[in-house]
Amino acid sequence: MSRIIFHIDMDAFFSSIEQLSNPNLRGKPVIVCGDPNSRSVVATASYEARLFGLKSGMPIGKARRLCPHGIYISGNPKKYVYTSVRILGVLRQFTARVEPFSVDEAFLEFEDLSFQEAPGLASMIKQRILREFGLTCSIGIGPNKIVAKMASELNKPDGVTLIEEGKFLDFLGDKDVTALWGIGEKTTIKLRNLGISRVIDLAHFPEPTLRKLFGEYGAYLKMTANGIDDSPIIPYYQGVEPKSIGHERTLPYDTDDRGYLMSTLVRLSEQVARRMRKDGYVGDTVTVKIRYADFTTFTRQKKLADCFERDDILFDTAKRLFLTNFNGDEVRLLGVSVSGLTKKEEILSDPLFQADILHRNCTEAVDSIRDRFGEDSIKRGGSIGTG
Ligand code: DCP
Ligand code: CA
Repeated sequence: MSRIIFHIDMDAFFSSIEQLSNPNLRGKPVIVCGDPNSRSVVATASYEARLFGLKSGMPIGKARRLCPHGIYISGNPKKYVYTSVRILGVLRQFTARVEPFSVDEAFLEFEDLSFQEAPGLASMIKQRILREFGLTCSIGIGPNKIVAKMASELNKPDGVTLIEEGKFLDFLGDKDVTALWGIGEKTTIKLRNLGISRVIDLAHFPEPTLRKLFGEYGAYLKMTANGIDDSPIIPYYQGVEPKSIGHERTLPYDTDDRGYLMSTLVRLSEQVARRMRKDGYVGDTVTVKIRYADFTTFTRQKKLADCFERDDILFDTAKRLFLTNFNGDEVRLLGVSVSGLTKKEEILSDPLFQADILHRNCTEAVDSIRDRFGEDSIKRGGSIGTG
């Protein structure tokens, strides 16, 4: 049996929670926003309000014109996060492999399930969430994260959509490329210039041309358009979060300058590797986080065959992850972290690890110079000028 991924997305999350805690709001157009009297935007609109064209991100003024009789309330983030954590707790009872993806989305992985059994399990999960929280959700089922994520959009609200291996284009081929996960504005413009407007156009486009134009990211685009994705589930659950060591940096200004972004990655990788050595850890999994100027955030992860603690291994992996996933839009924040950590003493006895010792001694010498003279005393070529 191949792996099966579920993407769970709560329906109109914030406004559903408000409707739940106040019965007077049920069945009515409810709009949750920052401050209903200020120039804030709609965080979410109940499905009743969406009938009037309201959607997330719309300025309140416009929303009030479209739906003057709507009930505008200011959000209560604590309540939403609390509900979110409790929902994750319930999802965890179905599988240990749960990856929270946003405040109201999560990926679940099942390794011992068939596609025939999957919709039944999805209904059980939906019933359970409805019974315990009074909330509905939509579930997408697919052979990987991209397919599951896009499937969950297809029958919202309160739907279950299954897309089996090889059927991605039957479901999504006719959609606009902007519907694909991770495609930003700049990429869309470039694709349009190539005459690509639908997902299927991109899926069938010659890869060499995409690579020429987008580099590694071109190959990622083509794979995404074909519903191919081997990114792993990153399990997390409050209390048993796998330990990780990481650094992230909000850039002084939003930028799409690859040179600058790359040197920031070098710097972050060096800092992380240094902390690992200082705390006595080696790790085998690298995660890169890219937050774009519009706050959409992507985390991408790679598990290596062996444990490492070296800057260069960390940086090479982080760089590859970045180049494969960077969509060319302006970036606001970058992060690098390492998980799959093991205390170094535990594997020092392993003969394979001995081969690494020479390099490690050298790196330790560099660390001790930095300890004495500061972070900037020795720099790798690429990180000079990162500020
Ligand atoms: N949210 C926000 N600002 C946005 C988008 C979303 O504050 N621009 C918040 C409010 C949402 C929650 O995040 O309730 C989840 O976002 P979704 O995009 O999943 O939207 P909903 O859950 O509201 O609706 P849907 O039923 O389409 O998933
Ligand atoms: Ca949602």
